[in-house]
Amino acid sequence: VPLEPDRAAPDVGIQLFQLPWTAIADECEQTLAPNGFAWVLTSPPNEHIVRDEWWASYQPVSYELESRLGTRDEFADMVQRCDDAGVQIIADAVINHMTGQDDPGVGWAGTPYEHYDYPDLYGYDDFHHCGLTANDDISNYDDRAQVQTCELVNLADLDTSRQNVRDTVGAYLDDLLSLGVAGFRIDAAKHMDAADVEAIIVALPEGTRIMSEVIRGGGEPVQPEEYTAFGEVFEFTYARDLLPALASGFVNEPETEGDRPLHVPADKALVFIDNHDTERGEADLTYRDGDLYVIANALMLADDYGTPVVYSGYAFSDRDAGAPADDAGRVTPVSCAIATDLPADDYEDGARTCVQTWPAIAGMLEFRAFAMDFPRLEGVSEGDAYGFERAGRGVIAVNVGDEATSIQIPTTMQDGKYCDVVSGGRESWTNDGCRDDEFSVENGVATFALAPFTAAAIHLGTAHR
Ligand code: LM2
Ligand code: CA
Repeated sequence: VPLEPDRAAPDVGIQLFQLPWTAIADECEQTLAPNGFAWVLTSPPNEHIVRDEWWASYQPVSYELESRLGTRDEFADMVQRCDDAGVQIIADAVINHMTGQDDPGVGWAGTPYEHYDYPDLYGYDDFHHCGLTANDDISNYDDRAQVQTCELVNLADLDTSRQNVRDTVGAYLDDLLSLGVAGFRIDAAKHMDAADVEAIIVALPEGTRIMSEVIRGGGEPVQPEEYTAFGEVFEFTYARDLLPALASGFVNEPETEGDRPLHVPADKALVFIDNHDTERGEADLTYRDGDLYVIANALMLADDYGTPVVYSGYAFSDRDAGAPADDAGRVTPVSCAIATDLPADDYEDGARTCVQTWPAIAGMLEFRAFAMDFPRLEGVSEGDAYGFERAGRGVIAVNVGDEATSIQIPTTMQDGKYCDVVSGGRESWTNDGCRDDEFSVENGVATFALAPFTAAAIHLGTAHR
């Protein structure tokens, strides 16, 4: 008799970078809901400067919901369709600043603007003019006042201590909430006083999910912990620690939350392997790293620390290159529903990575759904192999070496055979055959024979005869 799917709803999000609203709506229905994602982080939805680079999205001109990713109606329709599919929308809120262009211009929706002058929204006095550096740009991250009141790469820095600024930003966020979004990523939160962010947040309806982006810098005065009182924060330490841990055979691996220095408490942490900034910068592992990237994502999804955010963008060799677009600049909607053979060995520039459809990722979301509420037991290391159990529910094992190896992991899972969810899992819930690999538990020990650079995971929903 096949086991009834006995799963929790996992709280796994995915960032769909620079994907148009109509395409996200399709993804919600065709790939995200079926694979168990709970929410999507979108790129900023408001009017921005007109430029081909992706980062045009991070230079707001107004809070009209018109952008190269779609119209207001398309945004509203996306929220509705995703919601109907059981997937929530988190919007990227750029509220620390406006544009960074020195010359006047006209935004995507036709709104004229000048640096420090945005009709009907903000004028010169609504911005910080910090006077702490030669050009008012942030130059020293060890100086709190500079970080929060000077300009991030020339971007006109809103004075969020002003009530009218807070109200204007609040009205924008309320507008998005009226369309049904579940919450916000607070872009560049570190560059705003946490008290200012909190003042804006407390005016929003209770239950609004807040995800502050506070890039942790060791020794800097502004720390992520300051932003946990009113929501979650992206914990950059998690990804930074992972590759060294993989490389060292997890010898320094922290086994309990208390052992994790430079990590916010688990229930406040959003963890990720990379995002749109780090894949262009500090990330050790990105879509370019194929097997190791899969292993890193698998470990994150099996782990008990934080809420995982999977990242799905597009391939690039030029860090500024925008997503493929039409002549008018509208980003091309692309579906990942029929993508196969993923991850690909090579992506052409502009090709979507479609991480949400990688069988290994879908399999690990299934693992998480079965195992997430159960304790993560102590890790086992054997040469280049490593693994751990989620008590009684599932076991993950990885081999980060270039030679095949085998690892044995004690488990309280019942003896028997189980399909590996990383290579495809069960045929279906009514057919317990395996699509690909299977592993056995015998006398309370799970044995994994692993090819070079592979992950494998079994859970009690994949038992077969
Ligand atoms: C973020 N989080 O705190 C975003 O995640 C990140 O992607 C944004 O930078 C940044 N903060 C501001 O929202 C990106 C991009 C920058 C780009 C800015 C503004 O990484 O390269 O800066 O958006 O569009 C660009 C130019 C820069 C120029 C600036 C202003 O690269 O040279 O500065 O525009 O014109 C003179
Ligand atoms: Ca600021």
